[in-house]
This record gives sequence, structure tokens and C-alpha cells, in this order.
Amino acid sequence: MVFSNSTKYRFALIVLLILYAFVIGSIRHYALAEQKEKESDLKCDIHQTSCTKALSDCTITLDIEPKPVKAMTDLTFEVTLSGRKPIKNPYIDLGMPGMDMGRNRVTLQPAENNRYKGKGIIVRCPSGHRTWKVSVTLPDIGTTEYIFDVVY
Ligand SMILES: [Cu+2]
Repeated sequence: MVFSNSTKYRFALIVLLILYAFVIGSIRHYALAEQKEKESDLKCDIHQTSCTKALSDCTITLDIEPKPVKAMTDLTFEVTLSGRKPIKNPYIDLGMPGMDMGRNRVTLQPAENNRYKGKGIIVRCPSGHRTWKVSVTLPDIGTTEYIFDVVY
């Protein structure tokens, strides 16, 4: 078959457009998947269940009782580890994203079955914001963060 030059150009243009749409589509797909993963990673419903995260070759499960998690209430924080053990007991820092709330550290004591427990209070923020960040640190391994809204 013989095509005129203009037909060839039109064909090339259509192929380019299809490729372009395909590339943009897959970039968006991956960006959305990554964003979703980040959200699910950071936002966990601690009011319903415990939250598990991976940190290098460990998994860290955080649970807070009683539920729902309220400000100005005595709370029990429980961290369960699997995988590599930290050289010292893990500890928790309570803070708010983008706000300096001072030092609010919960020290954890070992309990049975790779569990660590400690008590603490999430204070009421004068700004009225309710979003808190629980940072669990495994000495020598790293820190994971759990972000959620406390109940007033
Ligand atoms: Cu605050």
C-alpha cells in the first residue's frame, strides 16, 4: 500500500497522542497509588483497632486503650514488635504535626510476648486542633509515626 505523506504524518501524530495518553495515565496511576499508600500509612483508625507499620526489618503495632482515644484521659500505650529487637526499650513521643507541644514522652516497660506498655496523657491543645502524632522509637533502629485525631 502506498500512503501519501500527509497520511503518514497523521498516523504518526495519532500514535504519538496514544503514547502520550498512556504515559500520563500510568504516571497518574502510580502517583495516586503512592499517595494512597502514604495516607493509609499515616492515617490509621486507632479508635477502632491497633495500627501496624513496618520499619526496616521490624513491624511495630501500636495500640492505645481505652477507645475511642480521648484527650485528658489516662491512656495505656502498647507496642508489639516482631522481627529485629531494639537494643533498649522502645519509647513514645506525643506531639502534634507542625506544632511544638513540648516534651511528652511515654516510657515503655517490657511485658509478655514482645510487648511493651506505658501510660500517658494526650493533652488538650489550646489551639483547638485535635490531630496528634504518636512517634514510636526503637533505639538503634528508627522511628515510626502514627497520626490521628483525638476525641474531646
Ligand atoms: Cu497543639
